[in-house]
Amino acid sequence: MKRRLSRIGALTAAGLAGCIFATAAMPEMARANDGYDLWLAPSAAGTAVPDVKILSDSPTLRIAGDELRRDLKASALPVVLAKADDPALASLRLATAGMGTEGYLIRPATIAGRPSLLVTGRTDTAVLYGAFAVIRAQRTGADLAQLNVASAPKVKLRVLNHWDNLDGSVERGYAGQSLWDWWTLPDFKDQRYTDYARANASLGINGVVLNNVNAKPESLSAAYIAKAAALAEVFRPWGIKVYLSARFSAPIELGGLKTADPLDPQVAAWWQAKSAEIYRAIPDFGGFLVKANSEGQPGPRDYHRSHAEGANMLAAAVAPHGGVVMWRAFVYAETDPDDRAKQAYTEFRPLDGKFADNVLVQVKNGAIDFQPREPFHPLFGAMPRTPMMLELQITKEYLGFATHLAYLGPLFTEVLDADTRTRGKGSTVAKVVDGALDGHDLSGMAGVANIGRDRDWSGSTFNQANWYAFGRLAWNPALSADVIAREWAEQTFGADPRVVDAATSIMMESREALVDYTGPLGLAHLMDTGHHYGPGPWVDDLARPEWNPTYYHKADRNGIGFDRTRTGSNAIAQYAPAVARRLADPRTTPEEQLLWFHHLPWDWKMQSGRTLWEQMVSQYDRGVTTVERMQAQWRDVKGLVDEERWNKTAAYLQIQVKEARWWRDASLAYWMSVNGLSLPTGSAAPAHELAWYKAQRFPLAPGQAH
Ligand code: GCV
Repeated sequence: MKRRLSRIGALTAAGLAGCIFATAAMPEMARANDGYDLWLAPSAAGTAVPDVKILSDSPTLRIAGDELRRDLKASALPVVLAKADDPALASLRLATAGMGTEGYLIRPATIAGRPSLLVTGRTDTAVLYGAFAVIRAQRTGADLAQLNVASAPKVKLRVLNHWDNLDGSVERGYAGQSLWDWWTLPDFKDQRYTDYARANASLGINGVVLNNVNAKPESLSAAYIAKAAALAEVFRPWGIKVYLSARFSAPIELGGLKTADPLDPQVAAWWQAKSAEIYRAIPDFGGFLVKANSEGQPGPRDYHRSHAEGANMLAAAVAPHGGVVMWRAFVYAETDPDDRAKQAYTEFRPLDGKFADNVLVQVKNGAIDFQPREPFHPLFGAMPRTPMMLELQITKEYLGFATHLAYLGPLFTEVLDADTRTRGKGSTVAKVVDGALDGHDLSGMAGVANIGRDRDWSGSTFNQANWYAFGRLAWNPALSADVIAREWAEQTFGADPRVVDAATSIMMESREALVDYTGPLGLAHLMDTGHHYGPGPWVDDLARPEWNPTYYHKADRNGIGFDRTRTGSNAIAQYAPAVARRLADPRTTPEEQLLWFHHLPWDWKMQSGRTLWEQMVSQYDRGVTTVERMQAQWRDVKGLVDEERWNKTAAYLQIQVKEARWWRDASLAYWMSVNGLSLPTGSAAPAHELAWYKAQRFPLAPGQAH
């Protein structure tokens, strides 16, 4: 596995010296803090205004100047913000090659005879990103006088996908109602829209899909285009474009046509006219995101056309305006008897080379659906002639909603680092996604947003770190999860190393703990029906076979796991031969993915010397004890973090401890009912009978589909 970049490595091209952490808690820690300010709470600024000059005027540069004035220590070197082609910088002979349109350069320079810190880039947005990088550097202890940084995003489209419905609900959203108040838009532009854009810009996120992929046709009506245009206007100075999810059958529902067949000239004309209408209202509209022929959504397959034919028809409509189409590969059908994990590859792989130049195929990190752990999706590296956009889920649909603390940095980097071996060693998912492996200029990463109207935006303080980690990794997929966690904690809680160390340590073990108590060793999709919150490994009565947990674990008296080798579904054949060979044998399959690929007897000997059953139980136990340790670490920083955020986090950790036990107990009770085995000595019996766990109901859990 390649070495991940540390923050310093990532930030500095020419050396960033002097990372010194202050030892005292910052003063704002004492006051109440509802988390609204995210990682951007005003920090060092005193009454004296720092010296910040902007060499030309634009709304974006003014914002950049204001950000620095509000955050920088007055004692800092004077800061000059300028576009790289500004005549005042000509004598500096700046190295702008490789900067692209969004990269920035920060370095000491003498400008108009004054020693200054120069922040520059080829566009206003690049300078804004540079300004935020200065703020981040200051907040994480860098010596600004020494700052010498060149950084450009590796990925072109860094996009949040909001699964926000027009009625204000959010599918799989656990942070309150939608941020968009569709009812009062376009006339009322809530200050939150600006604050949201600011947070995104601080990370380099440059696109926002406003509405759910399970899209309503109305989102493309004139009234809603005007609402989207109002949001686009707020976001524009922050370098953010808006995109819309498009319902494939909109020509029928909105346009009154008889068909949505992508090869029908009237349908194509309808989309062209609709696109032109959108671009008149939103000249920098990003394009469409489409979920087609998946989970009941309409699509080109309804007319026996391929996904490429559907995507290309839409792509032609937005191409004259510079737009793109992000076409999702999250496609599976209950009518297809093949392993669900194989279906997207089977459908999309033959279409490589058939998509228009402005189409990206958006692929979830794994082949099922955002589980706490999935092997990387076999489509990565398998479609070299197509830009492959990675889709991650920031909202924690399968990871305990907002209440469980699970930092997703390690999940995100695990997939980015995975070596597809499709073009030899080092063909990582990151290189597929950033376009480097196959020379694509168009590249993208999407994160399903975890943002709502809750004061703290993401439902909990630590969930904010997942938004943060997504943004930082979309800018640079080589950053390490650990460094991002520390960087986020320093900015969120202040520089006290006791807090930063505790928060980082809690975060770094949290996702693995959740895997352990919900489904260790490659088990997946074990949650209860509909809400996807608690355990339901026993569920076997849903209409679609692949919606039942029993479909995934296939446990019986003799063994457990999904055989995806040649004796089973042979899904491993979708990977490059070097990967497939390793996965073909349970002894060379990474143990954390074992039951994803193999059906094994309960007494299978694990590397630890334990049987499979003993190992499973020990990992369920380990999951619970890790959460208890996370809780104790948080207790240790009581009084060092403001009361409001400390209390809420402590209460949520208490819920998590309780529910980790619930997951562990319910799962073990069920597995024992199947395998007839007893628990290894020292492992506590479940608190209730299996029937009790089966009887739990949560009809009003948040985030369920509308
Ligand atoms: C937006 C899963 C979720 C659905 C989601 C779907 C998707 O099935 O449970 O809520 O729908 O993924 O990604 O399209």
